Amino acid sequence: MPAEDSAFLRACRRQPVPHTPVWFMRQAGRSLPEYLRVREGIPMLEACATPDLIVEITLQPVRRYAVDAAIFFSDIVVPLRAVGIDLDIKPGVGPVIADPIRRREDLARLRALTPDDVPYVTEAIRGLVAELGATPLIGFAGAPFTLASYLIEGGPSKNHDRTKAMMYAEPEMWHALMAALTEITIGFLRTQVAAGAGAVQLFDSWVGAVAPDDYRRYVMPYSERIFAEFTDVPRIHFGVGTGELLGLMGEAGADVVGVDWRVPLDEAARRVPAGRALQGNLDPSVLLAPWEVVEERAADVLRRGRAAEGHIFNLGHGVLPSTNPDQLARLADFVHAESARLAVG
Ligand code: 1CP
Repeated sequence: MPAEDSAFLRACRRQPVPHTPVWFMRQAGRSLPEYLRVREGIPMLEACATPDLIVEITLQPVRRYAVDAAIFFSDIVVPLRAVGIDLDIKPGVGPVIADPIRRREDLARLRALTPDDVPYVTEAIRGLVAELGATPLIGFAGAPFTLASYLIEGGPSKNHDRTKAMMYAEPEMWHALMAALTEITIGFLRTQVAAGAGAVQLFDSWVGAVAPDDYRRYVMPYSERIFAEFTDVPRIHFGVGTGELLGLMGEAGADVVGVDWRVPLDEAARRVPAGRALQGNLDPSVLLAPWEVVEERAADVLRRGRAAEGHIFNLGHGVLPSTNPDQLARLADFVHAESARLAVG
């Protein structure tokens, strides 16, 4: 069975599926002992530029869990580094930018990205697609707002104050920055799709910080441009705390809208335009509770997900590092069995 007929890609296209497909954001990473082992002594950005390691780390969760998709191991700041931005991913912190972008002349440091800037991405994805067979590979990128936040703030931020200040106080510079980041994101995703990624997810993780009218004016045109470039593969759009933005994020052109744990999926289905599938949305903290709690909450997500035109089971955000992998293994099996049972019943 080719990946095209997989439950994951069928659900993205809102076609009938034998069971609800499932994968987990951050399914590779620090919750897996085999990940910690292969990463020992190797900085994150170096791992992201080493094809053999990318392939190995991407496959680790696929070996362990009955997930319906793999996600390319990389990070949203990899394309920024590839066009020459001086940055690092610090353990326990996240991306840190050496010299943040705050003045007009700083924009000269950004340029478009071509596949030649990231040969290790092409090599890793070709290898992965060959190894994965019928399991589809999701490519991904950070959306311009979320990338802009790291570049302007200089690192992780709680309120994104400087970012929003630029948006309101210097709209011209804001739009120029967003346009430059849009080109980089398109280049990074195009490289992945050209090498064989079967779907793309655009992470606008921190866009929940803006109100709907501001989203429409300062963010949405750029997400629209990105999605318009990828009509050849299913497009997933995800952010955290985006309950009030779900409709607009669906309008921006995604086939699948990712939902965090704050909005139940039956309510989310009412908020997105017709013709969109949903992805989500078990609270990742639930996995720290005993299995009986996980089972009850996961069954609720599946029931509510039936209100959507298509449902891909996921967490409402990434796997927490302290998660026991055995819980995730059991959850993937439960999603398959319970969704097949619901469909029959
Ligand atoms: O040394 C390490 O292990 C560093 C931890 C780590 C890992 C495993 C980081 C630093 N990034 C990653 C990989 C990663 N990043 C993946 C892997 C694929 C998978 O899901 O299995 C993905 C999809 C990302 C994307 C990413 N990076 C996002 C969007 C997704 C999300 O979680 O919202 C964001 C916001 C980042 C930035 C980032 N990189 C790393 C951290 C700790 C962070 C977040 C920092 C912050 O709170 O702002």
